[in-house]
Amino acid sequence: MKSKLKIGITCYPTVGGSGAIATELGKKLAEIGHEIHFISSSLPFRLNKMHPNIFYHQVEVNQYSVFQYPPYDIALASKMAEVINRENLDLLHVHYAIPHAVCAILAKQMSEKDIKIVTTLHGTDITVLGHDPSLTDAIRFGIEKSDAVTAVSCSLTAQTYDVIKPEKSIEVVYNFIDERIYRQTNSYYLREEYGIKDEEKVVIHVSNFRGVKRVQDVVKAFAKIAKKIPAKLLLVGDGPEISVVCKLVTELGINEQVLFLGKQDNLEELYSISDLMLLLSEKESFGLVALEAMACGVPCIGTNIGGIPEVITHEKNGYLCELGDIETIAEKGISLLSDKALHQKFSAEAINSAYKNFRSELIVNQYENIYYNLLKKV
Ligand code: U5P
Repeated sequence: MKSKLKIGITCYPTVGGSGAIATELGKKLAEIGHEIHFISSSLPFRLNKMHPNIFYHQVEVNQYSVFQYPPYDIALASKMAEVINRENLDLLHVHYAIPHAVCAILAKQMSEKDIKIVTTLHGTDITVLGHDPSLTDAIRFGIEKSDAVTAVSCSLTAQTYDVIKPEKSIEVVYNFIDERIYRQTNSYYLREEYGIKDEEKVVIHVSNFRGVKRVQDVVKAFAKIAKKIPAKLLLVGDGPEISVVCKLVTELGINEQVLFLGKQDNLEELYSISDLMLLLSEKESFGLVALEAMACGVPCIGTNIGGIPEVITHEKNGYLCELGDIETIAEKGISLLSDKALHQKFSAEAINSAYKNFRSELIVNQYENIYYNLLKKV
């Protein structure tokens, strides 16, 4: 019988890959008997079900007028130290090197307990913040002073060594899907509700609509696809690029074919009515939305960038194209959407590879082993 651990988890609770994975991991660990304490500024967005092993500790960031900036990091470290002591935690698993690993290190010192710190790198802390010389030392400190560090892809690990140069081994632990949720569901009725005709194919893109996601490339590639094949584009999510994307859709005269759905939950229902996902980012440490889509049987076309090639296998369950190569992306999309047998083959392969390489049990086990190794427990 494995010993039960008391684990504190800190993540950004908002929509996004890191928050989704941190929360799903906490839920899975709770299901196998561990006691999970989420310590974050608001309830993580996927923590939507009660579980007796899950506790939530809210970090209050007060706006005292003496502070020019609200002290999130200090408030978080204080809350972590309080929870470490009161709940007798074995370890803290934090998502992002800064600020969360640095906060955990401070909390450990404040609590004076020999708690272990596991840090998972998700991307933005390295790919964006890592290039800011004023933050590099803090990121390296957070990594080196953690007891174990994981990254969500080989590509992110290589980039971390390249940019941050930490003296620390980093283990790759891929993101995962909860296969009970991400599977083909019967949501065909949605097609009718969205006004999608029987003969139309559905292309989907899901993101935070930041510049790096290159949503304009998605729209341009879709416009070319829609010239050859009757199709609709579902744009899911919201963010800074939304207005330029809207403008482009109008310029290209494809208003009728593009549906802006905004932020949505239960994405498995939308994936299940989709025939193709486009993920054409210029930076991507993993590409969780591609994995989610694949688990629901949707082949993806992605850019040959960052962690995307670790998720999509070229010409097996999707295609990898060069950044901005709209012509090839559209060509691959058209050939896949117009060849039923090829589409079925790719779709089956997508499900296979999602379940084989990224199923929750496999990945949760990897994290559990890291915890037990650090704590010298079984
Ligand atoms: N997401 C949503 N709703 C949205 C947009 C994104 O739940 O409207 C989720 C995706 O399902 C995915 C994460 O789990 O946010 C984004 O992952 P990434 O693009 O940060 O890797």
